[in-house]
This record gives sequence, structure tokens and C-alpha cells, in this order.
Amino acid sequence: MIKSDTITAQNAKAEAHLRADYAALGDKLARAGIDIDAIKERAKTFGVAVPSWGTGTGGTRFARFPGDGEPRGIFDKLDDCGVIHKLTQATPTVSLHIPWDKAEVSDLRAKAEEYGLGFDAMNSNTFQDQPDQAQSYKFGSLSHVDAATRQQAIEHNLECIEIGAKLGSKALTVWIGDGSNFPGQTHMGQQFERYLASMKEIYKGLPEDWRIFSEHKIYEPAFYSTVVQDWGTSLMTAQELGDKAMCLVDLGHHAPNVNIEMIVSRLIHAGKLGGFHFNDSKYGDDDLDSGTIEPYRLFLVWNELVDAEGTPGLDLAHMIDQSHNVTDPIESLMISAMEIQRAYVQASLVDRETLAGYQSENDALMASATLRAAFRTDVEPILAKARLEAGGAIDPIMAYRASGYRAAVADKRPKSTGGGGGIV
Ligand SMILES: [Mn+2]
Repeated sequence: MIKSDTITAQNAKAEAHLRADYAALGDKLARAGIDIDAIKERAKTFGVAVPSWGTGTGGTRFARFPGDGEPRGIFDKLDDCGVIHKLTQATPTVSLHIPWDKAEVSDLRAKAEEYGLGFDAMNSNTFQDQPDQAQSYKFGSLSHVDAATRQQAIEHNLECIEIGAKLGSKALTVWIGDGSNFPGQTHMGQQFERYLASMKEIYKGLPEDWRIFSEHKIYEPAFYSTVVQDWGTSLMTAQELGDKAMCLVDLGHHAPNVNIEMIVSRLIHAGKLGGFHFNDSKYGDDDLDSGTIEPYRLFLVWNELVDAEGTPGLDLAHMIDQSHNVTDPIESLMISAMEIQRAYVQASLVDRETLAGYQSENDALMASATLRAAFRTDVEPILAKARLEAGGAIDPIMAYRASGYRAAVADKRPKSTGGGGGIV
């Protein structure tokens, strides 16, 4: 873990400039009738879950190039998650993946408590075969033509709920790779019906205060048809299952140019928006850090969420889900958490009354300019001050690099191998 002294020493170098920048921004926002301290307090309430698997290097289908000091297992991963939260004060929870993170529940709880971390949604895995499993998922899992394979996948999800309940998690995210690679390979209607029937069995196993998230993805590993490929299918699933079933939006799981913020708006309308997997991408899926390619889209998604604040029943799970191939995963996750928080804070600056006025007058230019005025505001002093006051770092990346954490864990953690392909 990174010592508080290291953070304090780093902060001392930057604090005077931060105070000046915060005061200047405070004056500017005050002219627009915005209290900067109130916005800073909002920033402090923000939290996004770190995916346990994100602390390791990902990979493509071609290869994986491991970094130094990669976590050996879930306890190393939780150590890394502790670092991310300590420095950013923005990632109070971890999202676990079963079976990758399977361990003694009491040990998991103890390790998380050491860092003040909680557990967000559990993630099941029926897109890979595990060494000890009886049935293969090569041709599907929850929608497989074979009842025994479907049952095995159902039982795995029920086990995830059981483990999660002991950890204090309150949700299960289900993403399946089921689909087909060739036209005619599957009966698409029957396959979806089998999926729904399996999901109903999992739904029955949810504790009273739990929710199940349906995560859609346009393609891959099934390259012709995917069972849960779009938000419409995800919404149908959530509506058919019941009140505890919600849709999860992964920003990387849409066709290029799809209007994700409108999907968010529609799911809020339906009362079925449950949460997010944040990431960014240039071409497809979750290949890049949040906010690296389309920060304006991230802002527009948050604009919908801030606009919908107070909607009865709206209770969102915010999670990161992205792959790191050429960066230190801890740094990528810290940057991503801060970018997501930045979009939230910027969206909080939108003058909604003025915007509504322009909308009612059909003044497209000024309506758009109102949104962009909030997006253009450099809120870094607000984020940095929120971190500082919460005990985090003014500049988490610089503090992390100064700490020598990666080199220290590289001494303890043997260099992992991983030349094979496979997205994780
Ligand atoms: Mn995802």
C-alpha cells in the first residue's frame, strides 16, 4: 500500500497552485450563480467500481503482453484496488468475477475491509470453459440447445449470487457470449426463448434486495448473431423477468455512432436502467480507457443521468469495464475513474432552466451551446480539491509514480506468462 506520507509530500508541492485555481474557478462559477463548494461536495459523493480483472493486463485475440508486478490472484488485485481508491478517493467498491476471483469469503471480506472497500455487482462467466466443468460452452450456455449445459450455466449464476450475498454485494451482472457464427446455425427465436427460461431460473434465486443486470453486446464472440445483442433485447429480458431485473449499458457494446445517451434516456423512461460499464473505444468494445476517445459522449451520458436525478427507483451501479494492453492498469483505472467523475461534475454544471428555455423556443444553436459551456469548463480544481479533502492525491498519477508501488510489487509478484491470445 502507498504510505500516507508519500501522498502528503506530493500534495504539499501542488496545494498552493490548487488553491489559486480553485479560487479562480469559484469566482467564475459564482458569476453563473453556481456555488463551487456545493459542486465539490457532489464530486465527493461520486463512486465507481473497479473491475477486479482490470488490474491485470488484458490482451487481444492475438496475444497478451504481461506487465511487471501483475496481480497473482484476487488478493493482489484487491491490494491494487486499494491503491486506486486511496489515491483517487473515487473507487470505493470492487466488482468481482467468478470463477476468476473465487476464494474464502471471510478472507475476501477481511482484505477488502483493510482498504475500506465494498463489493459491487458480481459477474458470472459462462463464456469460457473451466478445467473442471462437465459441459462445454463452445456452442452457448444459458441458451444452449442441451438442457444439461443450460442447467450448469444456471447453477453457476446461482453460485455467484450465493458468494455475492456473503460478500455484501447486491447485484449480479449477466453477460453471455451465446449466439451463432453462421446463418442457419441456430434458430434465433428458440435460442432467445431458452435464454429467457434460464434467466428466469436465475431470477428465482435472487435475494429480496438484489437485482440482476442484463448486459448486451452487439457482437463477439458470436460473429453472425448474438442472443443479447442490443438494448431492445436487453429491455425485453428485463421486462419479462420482473422488477428486480434491469439493463446494464456498456459503452463499448454498441455499433459505431449509436446514440448511447438516447438509449440511456429510453431505459430511464422504462424504469429499467440499472447501471453502466464505462470504457471507451475507437472501433469496438471496451478497448480503451474511459474518456480517451469521446469525452463529449461520456459527458452527454452523464447529462442524461444528472437530468434524471430524483427519478423514483433510479439507483445506478457505476462500474468500469475496460482492457489495458499498453499501460499500467492501476494508472489506467485511476485516470478512467477521474474522467468519469469529471463528466459527472461537468454535467452537474449544466444550466437546465436555460436549456429548457432554449428547447421550448426551438433555439437549437443556443441549446447546444448551453451544453457545451458546461463541457468546456475545466473542473480539475474541483476534482483535485475533493480528492485532497478526502485524503487522496491532488495528482494521483504523480503520487503513484513517486511511491514506487509497481516496482515494489514486481519484486514480490513473479513475472506472469501469457503469450497466448484471449481477451480478459
Ligand atoms: Mn461489460
